[in-house]
Amino acid sequence: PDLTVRGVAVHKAALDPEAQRDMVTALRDVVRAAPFFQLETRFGRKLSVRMSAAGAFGWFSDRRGYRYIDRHPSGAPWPPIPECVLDVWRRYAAVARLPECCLINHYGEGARMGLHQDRDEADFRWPVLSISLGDSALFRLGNLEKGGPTESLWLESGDVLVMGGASRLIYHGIDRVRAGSSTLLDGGGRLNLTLRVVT
Ligand code: MD5
Ligand code: FE
Repeated sequence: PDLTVRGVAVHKAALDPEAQRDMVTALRDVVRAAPFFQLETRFGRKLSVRMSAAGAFGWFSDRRGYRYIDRHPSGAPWPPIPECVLDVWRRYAAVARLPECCLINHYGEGARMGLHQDRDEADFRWPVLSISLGDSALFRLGNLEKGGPTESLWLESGDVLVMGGASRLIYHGIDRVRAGSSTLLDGGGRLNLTLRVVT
């Protein structure tokens, strides 16, 4: 990796501009079949990030809490994870299993994601891989427990992060997105793909 922050491997510009455009093209088909939706937290508040997913499972939350679901809220099956996305997993995660969930987060103007842990998967030994596309975002890394000092870094279009080992359960979030910092996406904003083995 180009740098490692708190155990998170950061591969800067892992995708060149052409690979980024190809991925956006593949994702357009995915979100046509599985349109973005805005989740509600357990407390009845809407998340500012719009989400969709590809693969065997997608992520969902409502007043009953957070969980993985095997269908889009419309009842349609999630589309398959595009091959170009799986290729990034094969290259940078390089583990025996393929991801079962490709969460697609869209951050528009003002969207953010509070500090949280990803801990709804069955086995934390599998890494989580994240791909950033579009506008740059300020990513904050905390600790294995709530509180304590944090470190921030800007994620740019084409960057790939791998959270494995001890970093898998670190608190993390997105503080803000720099609107207009990329021309990759029609309509602007940031797309983040989070790949996970779920079962
Ligand atoms: C994002 N998404 O930029 C981030 C990228 C999410 C989420 O956090 O849950 O949808 S994934 C960053 C991540 C995942 C798992 C572990 C760690 C970071 N980590 O330990 O730093 O939309
Ligand atoms: Fe997360």
